[in-house]
Amino acid sequence: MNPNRHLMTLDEFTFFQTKQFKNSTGELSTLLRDIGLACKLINKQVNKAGLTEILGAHGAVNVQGEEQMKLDVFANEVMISVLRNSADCAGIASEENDDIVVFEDDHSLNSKYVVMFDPLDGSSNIDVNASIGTIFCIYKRISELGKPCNIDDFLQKGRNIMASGYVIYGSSTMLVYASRLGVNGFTLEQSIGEFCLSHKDMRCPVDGKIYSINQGNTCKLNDKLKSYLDFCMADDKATRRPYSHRYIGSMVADLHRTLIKGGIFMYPEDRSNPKGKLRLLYECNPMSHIIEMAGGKGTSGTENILDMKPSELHQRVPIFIGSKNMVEQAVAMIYQ
Ligand code: P6P
Repeated sequence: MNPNRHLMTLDEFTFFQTKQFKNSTGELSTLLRDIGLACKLINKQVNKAGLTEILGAHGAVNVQGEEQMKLDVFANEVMISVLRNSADCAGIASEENDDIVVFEDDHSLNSKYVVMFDPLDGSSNIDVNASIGTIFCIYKRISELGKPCNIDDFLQKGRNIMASGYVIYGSSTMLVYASRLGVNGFTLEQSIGEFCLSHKDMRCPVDGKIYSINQGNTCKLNDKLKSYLDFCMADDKATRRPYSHRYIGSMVADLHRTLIKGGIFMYPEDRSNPKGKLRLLYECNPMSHIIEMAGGKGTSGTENILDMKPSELHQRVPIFIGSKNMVEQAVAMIYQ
């Protein structure tokens, strides 16, 4: 099969990537295929959410104390079910589950990988039809093969990520994933049910003119953060300011725009969220891995996100992420 052929599916693409590593077993690409399957199942429900009894609140709250929307619960159950039946996953951690979920069947006990995910990020946008997404990252387990995976497999630094990605359920459904070979985007061709390569070798522009933050939180920010926002809004043609402000309130959508157009996305610490709002393990780490593999940067303000040693499953961190030059300038103005 000619790898330069126009239509290339996710499976074919990862197959060709795998061939570049002589002792690769193909398990990682199989795992990606399984995650792609789960997201196609989620996509079907997201696409018809208005027509079926799946909209609205589920009537429970998750470990974050956030009200669970029915689609959150559905997406979480699909991800867990598909990964439990995958030949290559020893266990998962999810935003929707208090603890890790260990897969105890023989196959899973001998699987090399664990997966962390936010099954449906941006769920507050579900009822208003704004873009939402699934975020995931894959680690090689550090616990002994043949035995159940454990919490240490999940508290690894983001630097150890083998592959990360997201699926954005928007005007089109697109899977973007990063491996050590780079970042590539696949658009779902609904007529054949395949993710097809549409954005090869994605790069995050080193500069941009969009800043993305929940401006409504300004009153809760410290003075340095307020000064940086004033900088973004100041008139200076030489530095292409004022910047444009864009904020969808769905991390996947805001970061997909940032990856493609450049800019900076921020969810800093504030009076209500002293450690920030977004979670390190299954939001900030995978998104920082993707952005960094595309030439951008992700930091807490004081530390590169991928170098942070996690202490607990659902810990939150502040995040400044996007175009390298913009992130570095913001950090210098706020934290140095
Ligand atoms: P706020 C969605 O609920 C989410 O977890 C991220 O997707 C998003 O970036 C952030 O929270 C939005 O938070 O406080 O601005 O509504």
